[in-house]
Amino acid sequence: MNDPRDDLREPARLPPGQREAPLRPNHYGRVPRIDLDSWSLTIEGATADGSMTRLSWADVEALPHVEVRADLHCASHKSTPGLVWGGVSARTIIDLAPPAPEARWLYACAAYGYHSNLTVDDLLSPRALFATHLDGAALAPEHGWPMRLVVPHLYGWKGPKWLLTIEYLASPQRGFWEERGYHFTGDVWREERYAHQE
Ligand SMILES: Nc1nc2c(c(=O)[nH]1)N[C@H]1C(S)=C(S)[C@@H](COP(=O)(O)O)O[C@H]1N2
Ligand SMILES: [Mo]
Repeated sequence: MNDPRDDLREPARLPPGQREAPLRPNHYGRVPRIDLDSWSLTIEGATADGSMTRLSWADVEALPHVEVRADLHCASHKSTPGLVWGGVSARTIIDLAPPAPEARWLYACAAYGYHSNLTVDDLLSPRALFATHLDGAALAPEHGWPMRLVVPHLYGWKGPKWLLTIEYLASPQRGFWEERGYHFTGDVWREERYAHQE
């Protein structure tokens, strides 16, 4: 297979323009305080049956847990290789709360208004994960506890930490960084960093 997103194994090399760096917390704004008892993951917008799905932490823990070994690629050229993410496959969440046929886009939204735009196809990648664990331990608060989105074939900004909501969209929309000069798609293997490349 030539397209790394079709392959469950991690790609053996770094994407173009990237250099190795250790993992460091990297985000806009403060680390939010989150209470697991009131936390939920909401899937809403243009859903197949028009309803909203809310998963509590207990609901998430009851779903099958998978591990994916994937590098984290920041658009600032730094990549951290060999991270082992644990959590729920994005396909499992999409199967639980599918989009309407015309809803091919979505927003992944986090605490404090951070959001990124992705496609449903991005989340159908077998390596896309709603991650709750990193290297065998619960995510640290600064790395997105209790849940972050991990989509290995896209730059890091496409994976909100402190994930709260998936909103299906019936038309393409731009997220936080995509509105501020970053690429609509953000594929690391095609080096889609900036909006002027579109
Ligand atoms: N909520 C939120 N998630 C975010 C960000 C952010 O600013 N806010 N930054 C993104 C960017 S640009 C990168 S590279 C990764 C960094 O992940 P790390 O802090 O675990 O290194 O988180 C992503 N997720
Ligand atoms: Mo980044």
